[in-house]
Amino acid sequence: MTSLLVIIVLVLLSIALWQLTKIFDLTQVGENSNNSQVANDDDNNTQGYLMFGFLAFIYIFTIYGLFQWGGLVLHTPASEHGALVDNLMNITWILIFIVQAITQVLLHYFAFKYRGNKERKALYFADNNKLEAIWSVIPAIVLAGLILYGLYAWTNIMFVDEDEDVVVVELYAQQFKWTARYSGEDNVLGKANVRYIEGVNVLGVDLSDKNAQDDKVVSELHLPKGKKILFKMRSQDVLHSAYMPHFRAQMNCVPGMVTQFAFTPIYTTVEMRDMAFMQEKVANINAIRAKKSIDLVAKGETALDPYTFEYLLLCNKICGASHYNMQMKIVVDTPEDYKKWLNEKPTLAEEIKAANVPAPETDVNVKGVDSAKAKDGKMIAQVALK
Ligand SMILES: [Cu+2]
Repeated sequence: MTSLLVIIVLVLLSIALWQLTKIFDLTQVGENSNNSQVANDDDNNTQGYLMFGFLAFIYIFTIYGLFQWGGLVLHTPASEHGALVDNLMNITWILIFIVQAITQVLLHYFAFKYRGNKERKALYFADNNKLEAIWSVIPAIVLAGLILYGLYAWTNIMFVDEDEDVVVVELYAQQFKWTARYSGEDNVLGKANVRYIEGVNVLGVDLSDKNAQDDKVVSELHLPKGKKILFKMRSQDVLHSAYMPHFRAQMNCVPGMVTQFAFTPIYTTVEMRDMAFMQEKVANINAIRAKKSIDLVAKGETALDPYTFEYLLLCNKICGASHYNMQMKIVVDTPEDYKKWLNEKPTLAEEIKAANVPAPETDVNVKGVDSAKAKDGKMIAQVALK
């Protein structure tokens, strides 16, 4: 609300200033003989030099931006195909940088060189086939090269050999959280349908399907290092996008269909944390947090916790009010740790069975106490009396 008011005040101030200058101009009529609206040589010179000024501004700002914010890029990719994506991105950036550096100099130099001059007459210039061929053929070759490299990268990344030894994991998107499902021993996900969603079966897994018997549903994603993971994505409500920036992976989650993306993680979470660039990044973030904490503590609020690096699965489609907070932690483990973690998780069938166990005939259903909820500032224990 405050920012809206500030914007309104700024707009009104600009209108007032604009009107004031108009009134000022009107009061000058007749007093100054040189108030013609036609540009003279002085005006043209000023405009010509301003062109150079603007050119200097965009170059200085670009160089400043590179030094000031260049370190905020994601750095080392954590997946096998990540280097390919980064390479494509870097080549594109370098090309854009070179082309823009040359064309902007030419554009501004010619605008200066041929600035208005009373002595000069315009030259009628119909066309020049050689020139047109040059500026059509060069970009066509460069773009064709980029597109071919892009297609090569795309097929390489998106092709998954079905016979390959992959870990099949489902990512389920809904407003505003992620849930994952491991396909278990058989490596095949059981069928699922929104109609089966009930109680702990939040993904609507069809438990009459034999492939669903060993499926495991989790809220934190663990991946084994060095193994290809094939993600099958679904959405319950609207369009979401599964975005795993450190792995250079993104795929839309579309209601009514299953999309997929596969990648191989190459660094465990611990290995990533130990990298020099990451330690520097984390130290920077923590320095900012520590500084902010001083202000917070002075105001009587709690200080911020120190940050530790975690891989994340984010949503990259604006899917609603809490879209910004739709994320899930990803932990890349060694294959041994991953196996240990997954073995400790119960299957969905076991979870449903445990949830359906009738409460003991005795006085109080203790499990109900866990779901105590705060209401009107008071804790109300939902104790189910039998
Ligand atoms: Cu979303």
